[in-house]
Amino acid sequence: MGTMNEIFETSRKTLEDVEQRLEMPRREFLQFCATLAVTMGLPAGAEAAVAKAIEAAKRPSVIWLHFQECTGCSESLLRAEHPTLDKLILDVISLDYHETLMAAAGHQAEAARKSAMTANKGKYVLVVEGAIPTKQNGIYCKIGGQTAIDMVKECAADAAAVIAIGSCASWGGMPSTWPSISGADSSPSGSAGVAEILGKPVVTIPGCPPNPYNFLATVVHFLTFGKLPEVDKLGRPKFAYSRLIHENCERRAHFDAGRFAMEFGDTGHRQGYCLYKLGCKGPETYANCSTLGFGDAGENNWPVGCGHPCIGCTEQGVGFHKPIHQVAKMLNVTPPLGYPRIVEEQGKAASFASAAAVAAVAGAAAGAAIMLTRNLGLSHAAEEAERAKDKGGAGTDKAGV
Ligand code: FSX
Ligand code: SF4
Ligand code: F3S
Repeated sequence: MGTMNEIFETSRKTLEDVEQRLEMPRREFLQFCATLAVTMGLPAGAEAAVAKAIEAAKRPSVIWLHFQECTGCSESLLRAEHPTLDKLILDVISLDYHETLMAAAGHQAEAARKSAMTANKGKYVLVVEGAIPTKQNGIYCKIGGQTAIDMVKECAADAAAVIAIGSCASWGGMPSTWPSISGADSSPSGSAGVAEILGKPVVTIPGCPPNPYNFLATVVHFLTFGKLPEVDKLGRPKFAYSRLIHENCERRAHFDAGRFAMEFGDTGHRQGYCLYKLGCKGPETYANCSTLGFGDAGENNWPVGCGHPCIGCTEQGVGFHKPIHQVAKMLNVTPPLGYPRIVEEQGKAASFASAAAVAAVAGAAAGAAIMLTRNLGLSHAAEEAERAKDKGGAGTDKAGV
């Protein structure tokens, strides 16, 4: 595996081709490959392999199905602004069938799908967006007269890989929720994810919508290594879904110190305090939103960064199932590695004093769980008192911050 410099020197001609093909300056292209390699958690030097794979002229055929959804997954992918991502995705893969993006319609579109399947038998990547209704033999979603159940089975049969993009395709998402007032125990259409329909595991990229880079990194992993990335038991790539949002949240220090926003717009909310008591589901949601951000919209531009509690959109049983105001279940109280130190020695070699500082950090870690329990145990009365102070203290709330 060569370094980025080697790639830059030895494949100048190829890079010039890529530059023209993707309409992207080569440095940006190489930076982009490095970003994807980091997103996938690959070791140093892997960006060169990624660049080589993307350079390759042969693009894999992708058949992209749409079922019960809002098309937000496709939208988020196309809206990403980082060097013409839409251009890149459309040039890196051969998108042979995508109902929203293709010019063809009706019989022409179905003919394009069939011919792509025949021409690339056993080699195409099947991407599924949207949930699949199962009640009454799936009659609630039909395309070209075929139910979503039949279509996904037909297309998956000869696919080299199946990727479920978005929470709908991963586990049912919003269409799988049910109106609690009706007392029903499943959604009106019995909506399910792709793995449930196919009866075998598929790679899932949950999120409503999912982060476009998690999808892109998965596709590029397939191009680079000829196989899909390592996944967890729910089919989620480990590089993106192995950590709780809460573990790396920028508001985590406030959580550990017991500083919470109590209602939208109050002093704590405006000061960027933790959103746990407003129903943030970060402590029970696995995703990389807190480290990756969302798309290319800029620093802090993800739900919690914008001041909204995470609703757990990636997590089955949390997103669209638990009420927004319900406090999250704590799955892990271990403080993150980036936990701020209490004593910080700077510019000195290791000394007795710095050893003491390390001990202080260890102490902080041990004490954090106790502090956490104590802070979580704040009585309702204390919360009310805090609210009253916020409301009554016009000087603090209105003029203070
Ligand atoms: Fe929408 Fe996709 Fe949500 Fe679902 O994203 S953003 S409803 S996950 O299938 O289009
Ligand atoms: Fe961040 Fe939410 Fe955890 Fe608070 S509860 S630290 S806002 S993820
Ligand atoms: Fe979804 Fe929560 Fe991330 S709402 S986008 S999982 S911060």
